[in-house]
Amino acid sequence: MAQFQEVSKQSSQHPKPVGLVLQYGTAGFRTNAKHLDHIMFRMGLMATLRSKKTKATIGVMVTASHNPEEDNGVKLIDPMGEMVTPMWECYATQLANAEQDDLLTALKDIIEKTAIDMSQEANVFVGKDTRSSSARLSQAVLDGVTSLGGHSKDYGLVTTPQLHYMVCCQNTQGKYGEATLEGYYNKLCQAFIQLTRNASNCTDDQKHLCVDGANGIGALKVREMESRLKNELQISLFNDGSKGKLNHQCGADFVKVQQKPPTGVVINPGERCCSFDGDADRIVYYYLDSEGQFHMLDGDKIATLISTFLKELLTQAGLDLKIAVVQTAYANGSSTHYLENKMKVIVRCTKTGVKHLHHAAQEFDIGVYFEANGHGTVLFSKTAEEKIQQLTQDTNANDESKRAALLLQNTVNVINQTVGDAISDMLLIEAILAIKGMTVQQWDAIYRDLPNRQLKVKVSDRRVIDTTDAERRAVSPEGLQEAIDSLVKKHKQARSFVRPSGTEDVVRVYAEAETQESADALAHEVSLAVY
Ligand code: 16G
Ligand code: ZN
Repeated sequence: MAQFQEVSKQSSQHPKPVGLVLQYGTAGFRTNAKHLDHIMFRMGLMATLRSKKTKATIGVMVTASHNPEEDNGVKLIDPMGEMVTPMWECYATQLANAEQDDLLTALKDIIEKTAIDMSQEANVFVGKDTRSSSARLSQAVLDGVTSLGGHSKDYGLVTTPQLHYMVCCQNTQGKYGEATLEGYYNKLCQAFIQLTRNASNCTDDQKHLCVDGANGIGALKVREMESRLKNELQISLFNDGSKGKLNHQCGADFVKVQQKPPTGVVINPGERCCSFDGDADRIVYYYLDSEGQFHMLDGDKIATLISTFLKELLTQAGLDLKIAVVQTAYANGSSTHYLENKMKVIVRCTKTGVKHLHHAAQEFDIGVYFEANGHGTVLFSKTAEEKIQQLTQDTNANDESKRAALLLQNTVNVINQTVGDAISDMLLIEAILAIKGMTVQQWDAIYRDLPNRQLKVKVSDRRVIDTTDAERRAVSPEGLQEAIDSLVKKHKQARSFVRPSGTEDVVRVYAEAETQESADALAHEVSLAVY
């Protein structure tokens, strides 16, 4: 068949190094950029097949998020902007690892297993981050698509969530928005302006925000968007990529894990700051108090702020919609306690990785999901969106419920429901703070985080560790959980767990306790038990 001849010919330009084996991990393939050329070409093939199968547009994003500049990666985006299904992750791994001579056999095998009609047309959207390797690697993706006769649209430099948004817009015939950057900025900024329009509690001082762009794509995109915010938000942008290296000593992951401010940002005491990660799908906030002490507002604090706001609006609107917060084992114990006992919202815990949280959040009318690392968003069910919409037009509704309904509707529009999005999350958080007239200190004071520590441990084979109960308990190796339990008992208000990383060859250890010393000691003790 002619189409396979072209694959054969083109793939020889993107040869697989013999014996190299890579896995489609939690967030796609990710490793040093020099090992990825063949992977990219093959993910172009994969996306084309997936598009034929789903009869919809599929996305391919070239990025390694918060990893160092030398790395790169790729992930596939399914029709509604969600992560590709586990079965297709498995096919992607098979295709990626077929030796050069076996590529066509592997490809035909997948076509057969998934019963793909090869005459179906295919459309693939491609995006990339600012890494120096991204241009070359995204070209390899495009080559893969073309060689199988698929059509591609190259969005060039975009954030990961922007590409998710484009895919969703395209496949919903514009119902979600227009599949252009223009469309994205207009939708989000208009909703933000509507939200803050009557924020009379907000002083000019409060309209200022420092943004650490991690020297990545998020910085470029904030620059593109800024003027549309009409001074309702004044952004001082740092780490915009003009000097520093991507993710180096900056960005959301650095700030969260190191628990300190990024370099390259001038922070005045009390000033509100946030950091994006390298592909702008994560955000964390922080500030320095008058003594220069660092305070972080991570994904848990963000989830609390957003869910409090939404719950209040639901009450004011008189809408009976079920709201829940989805977290992972990394969620600070204080946040879970506050959400369940003070706010009385349903809290669910899932395994690490966006797809798990996203899935769990879909079960509610309104599902707020955030990982402690700052990746998260809000999902509204179709029913929820319809009820909100109806109320905005209900002539019998009183002023208070109508105002609440309008705020809810603009929240739906400002949030990127396809995936966590630093820019969209930032706009929602800024709007909530403005509406409530709340300072970053007041937000921080909603509850006090338990001191915590994360460590990574190198072991010979991390797969010997198996977990259950949303990664909160280890079932193997034998005796490990008992050892953790007895170490935890020696500390007050303590909790600890271990899990194999899905993105690095390490085991991760998390510990929290009443004091920082205690959390540090517990993390250290548990990491020794892992050895
Ligand atoms: C990936 C995940 C992120 C998760 C992290 C955990 C996506 C899009 N990203 O970056 O959600 O927190 O992996 O990494 O799913 P780990 O398994 O190495 O701890
Ligand atoms: Zn990311």
